[in-house]
Amino acid sequence: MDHAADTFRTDLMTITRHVLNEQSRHPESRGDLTILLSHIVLGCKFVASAVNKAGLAKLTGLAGETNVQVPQGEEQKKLDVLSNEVFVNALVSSGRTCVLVSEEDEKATFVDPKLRGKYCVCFDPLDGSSNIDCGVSIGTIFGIYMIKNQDTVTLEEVLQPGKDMIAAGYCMYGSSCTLVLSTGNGVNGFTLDPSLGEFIMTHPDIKIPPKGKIYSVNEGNAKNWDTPTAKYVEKCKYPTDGSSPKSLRYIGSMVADVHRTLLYGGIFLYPADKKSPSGKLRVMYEVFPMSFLMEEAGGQSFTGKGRSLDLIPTDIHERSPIFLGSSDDVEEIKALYAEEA
Ligand code: AHM
Ligand code: MG
Repeated sequence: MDHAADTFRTDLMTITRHVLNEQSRHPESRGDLTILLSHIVLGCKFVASAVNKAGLAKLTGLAGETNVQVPQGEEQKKLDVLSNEVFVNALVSSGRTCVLVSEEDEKATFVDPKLRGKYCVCFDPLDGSSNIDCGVSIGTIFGIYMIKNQDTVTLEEVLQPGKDMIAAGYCMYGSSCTLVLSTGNGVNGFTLDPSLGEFIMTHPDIKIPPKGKIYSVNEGNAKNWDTPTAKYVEKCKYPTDGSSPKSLRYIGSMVADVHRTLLYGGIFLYPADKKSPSGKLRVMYEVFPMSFLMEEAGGQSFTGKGRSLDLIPTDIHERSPIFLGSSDDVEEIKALYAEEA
């Protein structure tokens, strides 16, 4: 009897092994995406480790007035600024990117021609900033596009519709560190095993339930909502078809709210309101990657006007309303917007 195998899984599907397997489905591939993804994975591990130490580093700072984790004379970097630096360095050094769009940088970064590759990566290095200081889950979100000619790439070429993405994912820094990825062939989830320093496949082929029992929205904005959103949330609480009311869950970190929606089903909404007519969430590095994952998992994503992935952004930091989740639940909000039109 194999005692080792009783206690340990010995044949692990690491994220690298999975991406290499995916690559072998494309005989023409030269492994560029595999290399790029391994640099993104490195960035996620680095940020996971920084997030875990953040509370401790801050406490040490408060106790001794200076932070012993930071070399003398240097100020402690905020976690979101640090995370941005980590990802910019990881992506540039992969040699596979030509343009980077980050929520932290006002302008797109055009990579030094000597280090250019064919991909554009749009990312939010640390989303959910209001949750950083209280230790609640936060995350990194990314979407990847292919650029036709890396040497002559312009900003216009970066403003592609979400449906043209070739891969997207997020990493959630929570009670465990989970990376969810799609390269356009379904969605898989990997959990970081801290003792191995490897992401191991724990959620193969994620499919969102067709209908859910949870709605997720910042109800504090209700007084400014438009009629379809207000009607929809009213229906969640007071259903008229004999079904049970839905439960409300709202963390305020898109990664965590979308992760729960993907696994348990239901709907996540960040609608437009009178104060923010385009909603809050950013098209290129929040709405698009999450919509890509949602569709790959069998769900839907809607902007209030149409399919989210059909949007063509005109600015790298553009915002859009978003309603995403279980297909039947998103159908209901689509019907309410159709009534209004
Ligand atoms: P951030 O980029 O400043 O962190 O804002 C994005 C976050 C999302 O993670 C989350 O879905 C949303 O903002 C929550 O906003 P609100 O606090 O208005 O409910
Ligand atoms: Mg953000």
